[in-house]
Amino acid sequence: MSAALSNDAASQLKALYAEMQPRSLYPLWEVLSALVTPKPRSPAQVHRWSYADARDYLLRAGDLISAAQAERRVLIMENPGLPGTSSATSSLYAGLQLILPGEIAPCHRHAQCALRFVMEGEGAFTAVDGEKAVMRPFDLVLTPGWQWHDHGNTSTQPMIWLDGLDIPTVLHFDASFAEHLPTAAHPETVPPGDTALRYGKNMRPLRGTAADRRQGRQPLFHYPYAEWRESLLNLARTGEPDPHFGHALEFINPADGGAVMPTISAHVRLLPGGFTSRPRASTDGTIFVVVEGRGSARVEGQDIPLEERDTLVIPSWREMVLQADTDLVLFGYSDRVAQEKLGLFRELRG
Ligand code: 1HN
Repeated sequence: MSAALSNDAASQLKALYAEMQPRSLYPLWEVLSALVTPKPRSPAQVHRWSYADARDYLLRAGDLISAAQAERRVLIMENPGLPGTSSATSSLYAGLQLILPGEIAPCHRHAQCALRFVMEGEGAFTAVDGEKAVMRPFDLVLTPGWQWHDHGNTSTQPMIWLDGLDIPTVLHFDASFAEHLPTAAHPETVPPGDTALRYGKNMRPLRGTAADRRQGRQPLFHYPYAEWRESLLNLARTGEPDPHFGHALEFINPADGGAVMPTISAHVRLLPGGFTSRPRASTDGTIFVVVEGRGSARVEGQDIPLEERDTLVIPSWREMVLQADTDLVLFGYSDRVAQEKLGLFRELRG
């Protein structure tokens, strides 16, 4: 509301609101400016979780509850600006999951899309529709929506990874479905690494139309660190860093060349030691994991130190400058692909 009202009109309006309220009717003019803002005003906050702290709590939980009892033994990384929502950004969830040697996280499937980004440990697996991916630090493993998945740790060390899911997005659409397999583990349908052997060389099955391929199973679900790191280093060797991103590569779904899942985009970037990025803001709030090196993120006048395995969340439309003290490698995921489909994505490059 802009122009002033007479006292009389104001008090009559108040009475009108009180009468309407029991009928679930409200005046738009009282709230319009908060609903349709000239630019994004996310209640989410910039926040960093130190890995060492979270790891300690997670291992303590590991002494008290088993993976089978918990179904998933996970500490939620909830944004302090979004209390009670289990959300890291307005649309995405982040958590840290622990599987101890000998444990199994039982098989289930749900509408939500998930990614795993390994923080530590080696040799545990995620099985997707009965195919195991044996996980190593900083591997990316996908569990696209409605695919059966279970985890098991046949190694001798604890295994910890970050879970990234589109839980708040699915909740927003009231479209959550989930079910359990009666057995803890899915029968092994194909040998480990089968899809990578078939589809991991830049080729896809020649069948159907582009629309059919998008409907089908995401053919690749394991993006090993050794492979993405080599690509990133080769990119950095031969070209100049982008002033906003540094050297950056997006993970893609080889079936259609698009983002890895319908609601989640994922990328990695390398900022050479001494590099300072140009400031950039975008509408896709992003969750970052520090993979290698040291540096800092400057957001809203605040300098956030970045150390290996820290998780950092940058909400929508916060201008960020990244600074690399040493070569700095970051993994990041966001809802960019969903926003692009909806015609909402924007960025500002300073
Ligand atoms: C889930 O299925 C996993 O499969 C982890 O490891 C975290 C958080 C909410 C809902 C489903 C998993 C999850 C989850």
